[in-house]
Amino acid sequence: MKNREIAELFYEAADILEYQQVEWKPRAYRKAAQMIENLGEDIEKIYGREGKEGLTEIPGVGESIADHIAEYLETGKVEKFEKLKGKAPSGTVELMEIRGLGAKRMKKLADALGIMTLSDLKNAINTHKIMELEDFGEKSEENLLKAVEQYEKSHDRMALGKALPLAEELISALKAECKRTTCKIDFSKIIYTGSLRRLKETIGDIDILAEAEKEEALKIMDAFVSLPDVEQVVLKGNTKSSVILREGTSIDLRVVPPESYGAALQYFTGSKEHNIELRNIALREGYKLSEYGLYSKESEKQVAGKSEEDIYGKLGLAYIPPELRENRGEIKAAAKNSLPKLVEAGDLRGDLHIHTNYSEGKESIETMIERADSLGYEYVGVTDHSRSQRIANGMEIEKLKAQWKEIDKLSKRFRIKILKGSEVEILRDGSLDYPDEILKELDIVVGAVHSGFSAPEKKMTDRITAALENRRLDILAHPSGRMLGKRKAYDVNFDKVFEAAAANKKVLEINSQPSRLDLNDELIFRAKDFGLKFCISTDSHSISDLASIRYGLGQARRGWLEKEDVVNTYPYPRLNEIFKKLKR
Ligand code: DGT
Ligand code: CA
Ligand code: CA
Repeated sequence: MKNREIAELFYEAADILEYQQVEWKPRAYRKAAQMIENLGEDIEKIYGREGKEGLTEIPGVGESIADHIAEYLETGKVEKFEKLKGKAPSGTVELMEIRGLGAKRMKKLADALGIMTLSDLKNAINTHKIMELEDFGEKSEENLLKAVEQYEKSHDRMALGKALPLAEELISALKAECKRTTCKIDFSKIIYTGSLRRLKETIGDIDILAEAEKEEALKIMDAFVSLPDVEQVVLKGNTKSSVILREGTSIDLRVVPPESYGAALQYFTGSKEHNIELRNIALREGYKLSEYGLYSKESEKQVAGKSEEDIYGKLGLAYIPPELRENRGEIKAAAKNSLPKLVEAGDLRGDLHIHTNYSEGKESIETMIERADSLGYEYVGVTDHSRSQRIANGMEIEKLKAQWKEIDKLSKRFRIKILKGSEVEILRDGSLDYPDEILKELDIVVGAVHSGFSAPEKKMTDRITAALENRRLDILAHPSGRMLGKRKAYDVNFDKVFEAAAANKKVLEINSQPSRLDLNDELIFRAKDFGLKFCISTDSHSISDLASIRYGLGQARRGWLEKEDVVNTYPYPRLNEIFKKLKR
């Protein structure tokens, strides 16, 4: 559905126009954006059915706005807005979202101090240039600082799927640069820490830790700040440096000596809440814990620090995997030696949700299967969209049957077991989008909601639970419907959904798409209590997407799941038993 996209477009245009001090248009655009956002019906469908006329029936949408929408739906852009964007300094539009910094004030800052980016703004605040401006003053500067901090916290969080590859690239560039400049450094001990190592769904900043003797530290820092992607060096010292990359991400690098490496790794992996709890335990046991090591309170001698294992061990705790370190009961469990044995990448035997160009995937079924096969999987589920999902090129029955034929052919050529499946729309009344005689032929049926997101709680709950009662359904796809940074979960009673899933022995999907990660860690944890099973799937639309499974795996681990909880760790005969049973 393009509603959200189109609303964004108008919000952005409104910001730019306001910046240019255009009078009434920004308000009109915002009102239209709001209406489109809350429309509850696919705007593309309205346009398809009733043309531009239908668009003008949306409150707030007049002739010219309807023209823009139509142009966007036809061509993927609005010429006028493209030009507008070209004229406005790009950073400033983003900055207008900071509380207390609307377009007018932003323009003043840009005119008076040349502020164009977030780092310009932060510099101006830090050097107290803003309080000297007319209309601003000291109080205003203080408020702005708070607003900036808040903005960074809530807004600038990056998707795990973006941060993780970025950190990996950066670390390998740093290694290469260290090699070139012959720093003495243990390459196995350059590692990302912080929320990234905990595989949290969004990442504030990227924290990197390296181990080296003191004499080498500055050379490593030199290598770090000279990396080609670095735009600004915020801080450079011999234990800590901070930079901002060209695309805006902040990176901290710390270099510590070997005797503190484990302690620093533990400390900077966090979470803060986990660390605080751990430090309290240390105090109770007669120790002091810091990023330098674990020390005896009495003798002040270091008793651990080289490795994380030593630190947890000395505190009487089992080693706690980073994904669990959120102070959600993991420390108590570690003390009782009852931590879960988390599911691992090597446990996964297949991917049960992929798309091909039969519906909206980018690649042919053969290409997708080839890649899944090369990943060493035992099975893969081909689950293109069902017929009602028109925007995603959902398949009529004839086309689905043609796909079965191709799967039969491919099955002869490939080692991997190819499952005939479908991502079937759960329609508004809770029924599934293919007739029973089709559904019963499928090896797996993945049910999904893609419409009516703004339905009231009871309606959505009834819709999903009705689908869960359908014996043909095997897996509930992206159960909450949220899109990170874009759309909240539907208004739905999760306890009722989980109860219905458990009663009908359905499997819940953990969708690995970086923009979804759905179920999220907390809901996984809650659902596990209902005795539910999960499958970690990629919802791949291209071969490269198949690698996203690690993000879903991360959320599964953060939700305390073990191998047994995840059905795509089962060998095929056992998996088939589960899904076959559902169909009786
Ligand atoms: P983020 O960057 O917002 O996604 O979250 P983190 O967890 O990476 O937090 P960050 O970058 O502020 O700090 C990295 C780690 O350093 C954090 O996970 C735990 C540790 N840390 C930071 N501040 C404190 C603190 O005040 N107390 C304790 N005990 N640890 C802290
Ligand atoms: Ca961080
Ligand atoms: Ca940090």
